[in-house]
Amino acid sequence: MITVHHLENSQSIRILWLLEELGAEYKLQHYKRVGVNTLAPEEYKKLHPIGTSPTITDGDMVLAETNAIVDYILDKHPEQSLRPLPGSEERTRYLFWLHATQGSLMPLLIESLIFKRMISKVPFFIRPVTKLVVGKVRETYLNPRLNRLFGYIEAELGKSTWLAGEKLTAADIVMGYCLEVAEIRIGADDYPNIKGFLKRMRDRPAYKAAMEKNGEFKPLAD
Ligand SMILES: N[C@@H](CCC(=O)N[C@@H](CS)C(=O)NCC(=O)O)C(=O)O
Repeated sequence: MITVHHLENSQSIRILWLLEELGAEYKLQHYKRVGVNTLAPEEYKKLHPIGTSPTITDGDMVLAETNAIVDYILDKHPEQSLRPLPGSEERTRYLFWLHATQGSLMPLLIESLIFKRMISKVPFFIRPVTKLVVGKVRETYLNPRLNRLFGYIEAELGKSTWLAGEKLTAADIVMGYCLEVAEIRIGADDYPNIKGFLKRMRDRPAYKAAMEKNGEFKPLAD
């Protein structure tokens, strides 16, 4: 049976949601973040060489990386419908969003958090210079990319209920956490379709079940 090694307030929440949508049985082991940098504890780092959450184990098998875990779990549930059929238009949209979420959006959200921390955590006497440099990088690189991506997500969610079409897919499950984080760090008021997505996600029984197992959920704001 799969064990989800679940770091609190992390991307791992999606794996719980996915397993709940599939009605799969799984074990859950909770880990708390530690230290001023709120990283994973040493025992978590020992699970897999890259030491990041999510990580799952299944017997002797240990796997990290969100999308690798998503594919591993979906391969074990060939009867599932969370991955549209190859050759369909939905499949192409699914592939794009599954990979754009982890490959493009998530790194930008992490950079955004690191930039925030760079300002709050540096010694006060170099804070003004840090603020200036970070502001420039945000303005020229980070914000244009984030705005472009959010604009595209908003437009796609104007075309269909979920990112790949009318049915929920694993791409929505992976995207869900990013939009929760974005809502806190950036705000979603300018994005009514994204707000609608978040509401539909939170109304799903499987999402609620995942949240219940998770306990208090507070994605890192800064
Ligand atoms: N590319 C990885 C990124 C995973 C990642 O950065 N996870 C964060 C949690 S949101 C983490 O493990 N942070 C704790 C740490 O680095 O110690 C994935 O898709 O799973």
